[in-house]
Amino acid sequence: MLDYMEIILASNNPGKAREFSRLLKNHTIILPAERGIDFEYNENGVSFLENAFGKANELYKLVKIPVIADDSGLCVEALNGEPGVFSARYGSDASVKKLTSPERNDLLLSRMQNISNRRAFFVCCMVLFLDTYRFYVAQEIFCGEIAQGPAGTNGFGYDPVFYIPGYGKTAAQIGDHEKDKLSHRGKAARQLSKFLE
Ligand code: ITT
Repeated sequence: MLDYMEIILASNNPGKAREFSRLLKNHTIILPAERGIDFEYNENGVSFLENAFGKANELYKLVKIPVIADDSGLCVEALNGEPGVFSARYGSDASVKKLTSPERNDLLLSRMQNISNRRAFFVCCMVLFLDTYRFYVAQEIFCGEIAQGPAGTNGFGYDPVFYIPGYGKTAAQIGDHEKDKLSHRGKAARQLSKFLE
């Protein structure tokens, strides 16, 4: 079993950082900013894997200690898998300010108006870099539906508009423990934990 590690999360998303800290609780998860590192990565890959690997590899080259990264997003069946890898930038282009999460949720709901197939799933591709020649990858999904309107205040991002039929609630209305059990990130982290253990 690998001993306790300090792992840097290649992310600027505090919502993700909270989830990683819960999911890999035998280790300490820190953000680049906590080490005085200004980390920005241009996510121009065409797949979750390309972006997650790119983020992890880039930060590993800077810090040379274990790094974890996730590229995640929401794929909506009726929108041909959109917003997908563009989930964080949905509705924004280079010339305009990035939309806030509530604005992105409103945009998604407006695009889903009068569409009866509401099936959607979150994807999380997670890459753990231990050193240059040792890395592990897990990719998982979390199936649900696009809600008719936003509900709930837990979680982050698209959680208020992601309805979980088995629970009759959105991902922002369930507790942390439930979300970790069901979520794309929870499932991927459990796979990577097996490597660590
Ligand atoms: P980093 O790249 O800095 O990690 P980010 O927010 O840009 O942060 P991604 O590029 O992976 O992250 O984009 C994923 C987007 O998909 C994210 O901004 C959320 O809006 C959404 N998302 C991913 N996982 C989610 C979850 O568990 N709940 C709600 N929304 C999620």
